[in-house]
Amino acid sequence: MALFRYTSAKFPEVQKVCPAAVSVLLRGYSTDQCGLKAILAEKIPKQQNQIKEFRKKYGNTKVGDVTIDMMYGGMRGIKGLVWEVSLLDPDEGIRFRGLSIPECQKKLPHAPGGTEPLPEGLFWLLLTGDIPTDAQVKALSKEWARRAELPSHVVTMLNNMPSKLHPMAQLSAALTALNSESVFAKAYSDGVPKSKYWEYTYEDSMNLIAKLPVIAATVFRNTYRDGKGVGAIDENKDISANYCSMLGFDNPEFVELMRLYLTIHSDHEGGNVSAHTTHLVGSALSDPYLSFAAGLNGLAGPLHGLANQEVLIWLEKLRKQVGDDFTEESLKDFIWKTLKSGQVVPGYGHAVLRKTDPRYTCQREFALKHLPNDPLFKLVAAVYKVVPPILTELGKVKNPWPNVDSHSGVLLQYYGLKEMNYYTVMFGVSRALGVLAQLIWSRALGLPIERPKSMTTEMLMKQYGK
Ligand code: CMX
Repeated sequence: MALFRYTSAKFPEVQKVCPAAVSVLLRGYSTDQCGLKAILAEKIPKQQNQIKEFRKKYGNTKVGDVTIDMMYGGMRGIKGLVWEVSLLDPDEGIRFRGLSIPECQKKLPHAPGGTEPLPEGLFWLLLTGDIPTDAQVKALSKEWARRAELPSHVVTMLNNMPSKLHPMAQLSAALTALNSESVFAKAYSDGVPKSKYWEYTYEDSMNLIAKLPVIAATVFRNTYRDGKGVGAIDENKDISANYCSMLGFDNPEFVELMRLYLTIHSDHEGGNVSAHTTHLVGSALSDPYLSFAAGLNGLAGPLHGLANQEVLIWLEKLRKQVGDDFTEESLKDFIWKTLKSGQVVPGYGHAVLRKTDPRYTCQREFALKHLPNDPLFKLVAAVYKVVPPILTELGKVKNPWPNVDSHSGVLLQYYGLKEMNYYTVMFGVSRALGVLAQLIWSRALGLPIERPKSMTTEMLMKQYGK
C-alpha cells in the first residue's frame, strides 16, 4: 500500500488516466507519467506469446512467390516484412490499426471545439491498438511537452546551419546529433538484456517525437524568419498547437489543419522508403535517432515525401502559364509538356495504391469546407479532373490517381505557410509517429537484423534463364 501511494503520488496522471497501469508501475517499469508505457508493458507479452505460437504452427507456410520482374522492379508486391501498426489496401487506402482515415476523424479524440483527430490519439492507437480517452491524450500532450527541451549542442548546431542547406538536411542532421541523448545506446553499451530493449526504445522515441517539432520550428525560423528562437512550449497545449505557435502561426483553423496533417502523414505500412529505411537501420540496433534520421533522408527524395514540394513548384509553373482563367485544353497542354520533357507529374501515382488516396480526399474535404473559393485550390481541383485520363492514356502508369502530396501544399499556402521547401519537414514530423511506434514493437518482438538475399544478373540467368 505504501508503494502504491508512492507510485500514485509520483505519477498522479497515470492513476487518473489508467488505474490498471498502476500494477505495471509497481513492477518498476515506467518513467513516463501518461500511462502509455505501462499499458504497453501489459500488451507486449501477450503479443509475443501469440506470435510464438503462430510461428511454431505455421512457420513454414508460404506467403507468396518472388518473380524475376519483382527483383528488378523495386520488390513491388513481395511480402517480406512484418508491420503491426498500419496496413495499406490498394483500393481503400491506409488503415491505422484497422481504422480508415474517416473512422479516425470520427473516433479519435478532438481538441475542445475541434473536429480533426489529435495526433496524440493516433500515436496511442498505433502503439496500443486502442482508442484513447480524452484524458489519455491530454496526458500524452503533457508528457511530450515535458520532454521537448533540446540539448544546447543541437540548438547551437541548428543556429549555425547555412540557410541554403535544405530544411530536410537540417532536420536529419539535428536528429543524428540527438544520438548523444540516446538512452537506448547507453543501455546497450551497459549490457541490458534484449527483453528490455523496447523500454529504452520507447524512451528515445517519446523524447524524439517531443523534440521533433522544436527542431522543425527552429529550422523554419532560422531559414525563413529572424532566427530568434521558437519560444516556450505550453504544457497545456497539444503538440500541433505548440508546433504551430513555434512556427509563428496561431490561426485556430491552421492548427486544426496541422492536427489533420500530422495524423494522416504518420504511417503508410512498412514498405515505403521512409518506413522501411527506419526499420532497416533500426534492425541493426542503431538507436531511434539514427534510425529515424536515415528514414528522413529517404523521405527527402522527390519520388517520396519531397513530392509535396515538387507539386507546388509544378503548380506555380502551371499557374504562370495558364493563369486563373485556365481552360481544360490549356491544362492538358501543360501536363503533356511535362510528360514529354521526361518528367513525372508530381503528386500522382503510387507504388501500391490503385485509387485516389484517401489522404488526398480528406484534404480536399478540408479545402471544400474552409477555402472553397481559393484560386489555387480551384486549380488543384481542375488538375484532378485532367491528369488521370492523361496518365491512363500514357499506357504505362499503374495508378493515375493523386496521392497525399498532391493536396497538402495548397492548404499550407492558403494559411500563409508559403515556403514550399519546408513542406517535407512537416511530413517528417508526422512520419515519426508511425515508424517509431513500429520500432518500439519491432524491438519488443525481437525482430532480427534485416538481411534479404541479393543475386547478380549472371547468377539469375544461370539458374533461371533456360
Ligand atoms: N507521372 C509520369 N509518369 C509516371 C507517374 C507520374 N505521376 N507515375 C508513374 N509514372 C511512370 C513511371 O515513371 C514509370 O515509367 P518508366 O517505366 O518509364 O520508368 C511507369 O509510369 C510505371 O510506374 P508505376 O509502376 O506506375 O509507378 P512506380 O511504382 O514505379 O512509382 C511513384 C511510384 C510514386 C514513384 C510514381 O508514381 C511517381 O513518380 N509519381 C510522382 C512522384 C510522386 O508523387 N511521389 C509521391 C508518392 C507518395 C509519397 O511517397 O509521398
